[in-house]
Amino acid sequence: MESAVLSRIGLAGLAVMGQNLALNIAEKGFPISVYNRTTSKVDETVSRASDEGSLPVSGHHSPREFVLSIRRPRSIILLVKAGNPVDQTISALLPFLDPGDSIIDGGNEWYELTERRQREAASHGLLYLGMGVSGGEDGARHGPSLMPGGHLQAYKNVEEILVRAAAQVDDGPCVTFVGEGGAGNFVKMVHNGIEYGDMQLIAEAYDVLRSAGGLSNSEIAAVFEEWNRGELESFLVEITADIFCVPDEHSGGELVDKILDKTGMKGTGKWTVQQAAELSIAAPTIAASLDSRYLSGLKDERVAAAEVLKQAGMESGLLSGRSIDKKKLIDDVRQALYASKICSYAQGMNLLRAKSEEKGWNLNLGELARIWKGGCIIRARFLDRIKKAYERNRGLANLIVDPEFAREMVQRQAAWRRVVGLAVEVGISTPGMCASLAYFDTYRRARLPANLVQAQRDYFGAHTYERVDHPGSFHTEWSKIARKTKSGAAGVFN
Ligand code: NBP
Repeated sequence: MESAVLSRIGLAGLAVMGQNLALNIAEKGFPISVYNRTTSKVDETVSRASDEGSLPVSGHHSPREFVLSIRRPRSIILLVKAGNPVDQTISALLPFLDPGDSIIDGGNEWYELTERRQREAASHGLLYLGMGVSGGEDGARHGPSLMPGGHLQAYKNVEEILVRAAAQVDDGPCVTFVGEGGAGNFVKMVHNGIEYGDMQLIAEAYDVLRSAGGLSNSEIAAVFEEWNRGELESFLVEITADIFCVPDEHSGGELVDKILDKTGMKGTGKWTVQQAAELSIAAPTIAASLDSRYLSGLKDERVAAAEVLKQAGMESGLLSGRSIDKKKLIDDVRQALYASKICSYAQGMNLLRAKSEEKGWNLNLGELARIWKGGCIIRARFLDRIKKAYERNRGLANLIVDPEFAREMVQRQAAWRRVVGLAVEVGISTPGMCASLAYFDTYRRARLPANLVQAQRDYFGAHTYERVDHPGSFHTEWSKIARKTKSGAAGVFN
């Protein structure tokens, strides 16, 4: 029996993300039922709802009570740990759901698991969405970027809620129906891959400023604050400026210097790189950021390697004797960071397009750039420019060749090369910036040394090659001809 007291929507899984998203939805005026396996979190959420303005949140300790408290057709958001917990939560709710109800998994789920669950849900007459949610705790509470994909009707059933709960930017709420199947999860995965790239590039900028420029933490904070007022304006640059200002309460100085240099990860960056490889899409900046995390994890080995190489004669002061113009270095690093970032986004966008073509998702890259303008971790001023680039040309082969970005890359390349050159010379590893620059230099060259690689492949494996001057596929008996030629002609060094 339905009554006016039923909730408009339900949410199961009340850890950081679920609790905050539930309060956000309730604050936007949509009564919400909440449930969590460990029931103390239900009570905690209800108590927060009361403290934060008597928000319309009703807590339930049993799956049955929870499901029956929601208006039909029901929409239930899951925000539990990805993988088995999602299946277990669905199993707990399933006996009480009715045909036409929808499940919306908001976790960082592998897109194929979402597609499997969509098929299973359909066999029970249920609709299913896999919805990327980005923005961390604060985003979930005050406006995340939402990337729902799957069954369109499931989206329509909650569109008014998602539109109100999402971050709001100058050109609308940061939510759009991304596409069918696991498109929402896939887009969120690539968002995270791009996030890895951004974080790595920022860390490299910091390393060059600190290790080559000799900037102090307070100077670095001021640099990032300044950058955040220009073309690099973004959430990650903003929080980076803040990080360098936080003192260490235990032993003085800044906390950032006391943090162990080992980066953690949960897997979405790895999936992005794996997918890029599967789809033959070059994503070297994102791959370099993943590799850097792996290498950072080898702390003990790195400490030992530093010692072995010192004993072997490795100089520690490769910089000594060089005079660095700090002001110029700061300006060069800003440009190198910006240009590297464009290459990284180009890689992510091309991965999305390749997957969209494979799966028939019809992803709208400009619209994805728009919903990333607010709420999410990669939100940045320049996403508006990316959006416009794809609006100008929906079939744009690569961001680098959009006329505006092309001009910017060319303007920045001298500074970019100076930064990478300096880093290489003095031994500061900048894998992300180097990967981006190599990506740019490879993509922009009409002729690459791939002719030689083809010749080698044909030499040892008869893999054949194409010619630049005649159509068709060719094979050459390289070793026979080379032997004959060598025996018939004097070598140049003879
Ligand atoms: P966690 O990923 O830490 O998961 C904790 C939640 O999963 C709790 O509600 C927990 O219930 C529930 N859970 C687990 Br663990 N095993 C369960 C099981 N077998 N059956 C039922 N429930 C189970 O929470 P989170 O950090 O809020 O993230 C939720 C989702 O959102 C994840 O997929 C995450 O990757 C994604 N995400 C997180 C962030 C972020 O910043 N944290 C950002 C964007 C997306 P319990 O209380 O009973 O243990």
